[in-house]
Amino acid sequence: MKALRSSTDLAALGAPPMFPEPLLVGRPNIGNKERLFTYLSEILERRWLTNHGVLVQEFERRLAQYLGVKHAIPICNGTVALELAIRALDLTGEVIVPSFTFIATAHALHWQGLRPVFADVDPNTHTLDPAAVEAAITPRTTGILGVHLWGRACDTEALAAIARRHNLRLLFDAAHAFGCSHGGTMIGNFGDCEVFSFHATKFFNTSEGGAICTNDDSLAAKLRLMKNFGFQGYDNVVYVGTNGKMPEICAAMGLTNLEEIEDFLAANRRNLRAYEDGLRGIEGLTLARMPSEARSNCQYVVVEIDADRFGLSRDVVYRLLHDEQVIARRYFHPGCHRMEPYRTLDPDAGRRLPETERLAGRVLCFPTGTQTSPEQIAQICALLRFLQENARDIRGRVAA
Ligand code: T4K
Repeated sequence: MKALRSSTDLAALGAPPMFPEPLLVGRPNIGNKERLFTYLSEILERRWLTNHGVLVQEFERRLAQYLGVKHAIPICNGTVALELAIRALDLTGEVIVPSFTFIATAHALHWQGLRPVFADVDPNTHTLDPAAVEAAITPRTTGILGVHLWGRACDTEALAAIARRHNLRLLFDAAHAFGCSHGGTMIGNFGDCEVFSFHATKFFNTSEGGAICTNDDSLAAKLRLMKNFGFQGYDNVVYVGTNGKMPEICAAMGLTNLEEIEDFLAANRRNLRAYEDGLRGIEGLTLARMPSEARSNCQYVVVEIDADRFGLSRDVVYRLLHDEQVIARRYFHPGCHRMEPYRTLDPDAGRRLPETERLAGRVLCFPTGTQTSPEQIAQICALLRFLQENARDIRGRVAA
């Protein structure tokens, strides 16, 4: 049998036509361009480009209002925001964190001289399993860094109880969770502080950017100094700080996009429904769902592929989809513990992380956002259905 090497071969089996353009995960949502241009023109007129300019101040107010939190401090990106939060909370030694996350979560700890200790995740929620967290605590542990993966809140109550019992700091990487809520409270209000990313690929973006949110006045005051080199007024430095400032251009993007956030949300919800409809009944595919009581930004469309039932492994599906211009992503394969330097530091970590390993081998993220239409999604789903229905034939050719 002829080996399957390209989409031409898949078409020969009767696959739906290939997409003319690549369909990408993470296409930015962009608000009203005229409004953005007005902001940009004002920035240039004022000749005030960064260092706590008027748009950053306005953005800060609007963020805090939207999230219902006392302090929402804009930062230049989510990774630096994490580093600042870790530093401001005086974390030392070991911090417990999931491995099933973007590498920035682990790197932010390592960059600050801390050891990320990876704990396993719950197979249903994909977020930290509180029992695994408790089992990972040692005398050197000073904090827990949970990740609200895919915008789904961690078990904040259980993690807060563990943190209280063991006198640990608790913070959340909320990079995926802007605009999400948990138990009626907006994400941004949990733990000692929470960190957002406003990267271009996020549901809500400032092109590059992030924010640290907290209801703790003294922590906020410290963070505000630390993001500006530790300066307290002219010529007086009171902390080790860094340059974590958000520039005015990014705040302009943020203010523009905040105006349209409900439209972005509506597009994501519409798209998720289109995936639900299109994937219904395809054996071996499970679409991750959020709890009905929570508000979700539906930023990531996450599908688990059970290779035995679908007939093809996740990695074969991934390759075939890419051949057809559907650029699905294997977030977060292979797990931070299998990337450097963590792989070398703890080569056996995978044994303690069975759910992470399982998920990292099964998950695919699909395109959504304002640049993806329900018609395109219907086509993606038709392609997936075709792959499942022809899995036996395709398997033979892939192996050939
Ligand atoms: N914590 C978590 C849990 C995170 O997911 C992230 C970031 C962070 C912390 C750190 O926050 P930041 O420091 O980034 O603010 C992307 C993003 O760069 C990254 O922000 C994000 N997570 C991660 C999940 O995704 P890559 O390596 O996948 O990026 P890349 O260049 O492959 O782009 C992704 C897709 O987006 C592609 O399909 C192309 C498309 N794209 C990208 C950009 C930048 C566009 O269409 N337009 C664009 O402008 O990391």
